[in-house]
Parts: sequence; structure tokens; C-alpha cells
Amino acid sequence: MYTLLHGLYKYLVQKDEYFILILGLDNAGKTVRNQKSLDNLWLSMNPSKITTTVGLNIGKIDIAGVRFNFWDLGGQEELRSLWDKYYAESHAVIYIVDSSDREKISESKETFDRVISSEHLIGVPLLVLANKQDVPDCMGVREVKPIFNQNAHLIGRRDCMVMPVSALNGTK
Ligand code: G3D
Ligand code: MG
Repeated sequence: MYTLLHGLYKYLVQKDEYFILILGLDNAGKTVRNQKSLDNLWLSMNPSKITTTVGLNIGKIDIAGVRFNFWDLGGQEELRSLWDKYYAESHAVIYIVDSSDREKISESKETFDRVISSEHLIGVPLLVLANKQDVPDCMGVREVKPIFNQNAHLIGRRDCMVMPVSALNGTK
């Protein structure tokens, strides 16, 4: 009986919890983006504070009993090898692109392709944010989208969206 009641109690109070990875090359705007989103939600959602450890920022938001955990991983080359340790537990990936950096766009795209090739991310929805849209002469979403869609077979049937944003001024 105790086990039954305990199970019922756990069922009633359990929270749905999702883990969302924020990836992208170093300097793409991952941390600004993460904190901005959380700041915007802060007013109404009262998320717990963002905690920072070496190479990893964690943000948590509770919305209507559902907890969203954002993991912002370091984008430096030496830290990218750690990304796949987080894939198996992830429910979504937000990939940040520096739209003002034409020199690094192919490295960013190749890194994205490596991420989405992981067997642990099969079926996981992908959101590509073409960040730094406030920078004059940056690549617009019309330019970024075809680049990230080049290997459409890697994206496969999962949901994938490319959106123009500016983390700095909080616009999308
Ligand atoms: P990262 O976490 O992906 O490495 P950061 O990147 O969030 O630390 O941002 C890297 C730099 O890009 C920061 O500049 C940040 O202010 C800037 N940045 C991020 N998003 C935007 C944006 O939308 N527009 C512009 N113009 N700049 C942005 P600093 O100078 O602080 O290193
Ligand atoms: Mg960062």
C-alpha cells in the first residue's frame, strides 16, 4: 500500500523537465542569448539564477509546472569535444550562428553538421538562430538558411527552423 501511495504521490507532484542545449562557435552570442532570454522571462517566471561553471552556463525556467533547463556549452574548439556528453539527455538544440562573421560561417556550418550527425540527437528539434542581426552588412536569414540546409539529409525529418535574432538588443 505504501508503495502504491508513494507512486501516486510521485505521479501527482512530478514535474515535466526538459533539457535544451545551446551550442555554437565561440563568440556566436550563446551566453548573451541565454541570459537575455532568461532576463525577459524573469519578470513573469522567476527562474532560478543562472549558474556558471567553467565552459558551462546553466539556466532554469519553470513554466506552468514544466521545467526547462538550458545548457550553454563553451564553443572553443577544445571544449566542443565535450558537447556530445550532453546529447543523450537533450530534448532540443538551439544552435547560435554569428551572422556578422563571414569568415567563420563554414566552420560554424560544419560544426552544426557534426552535431546533428550524432545518433543521440536523432529526432531532436533544432532551432538555428542567425544572431547579431543588428550588425550592419551581416548575413540575413535568407543567406544563412541555405547554408545550414545544404545537408538537408542530415536534418532529416526532425523539426528545424532558422530564425534571425539579435541577442544584444533582445529582438528577433
Ligand atoms: P559565446 O557565449 O557564444 O562565446 P557571447 O558569445 O555571448 O559571449 O558573445 C560574444 C560577443 O558577441 C560579446 O561581445 C557579445 O556582446 C557579442 N554579441 C552577442 N550577441 C550579439 C548581437 O546580437 N549583436 C552584437 N552586435 N553583438 C553580440 P564582447 O565584446 O562582450 O566580447
Ligand atoms: Mg559563452
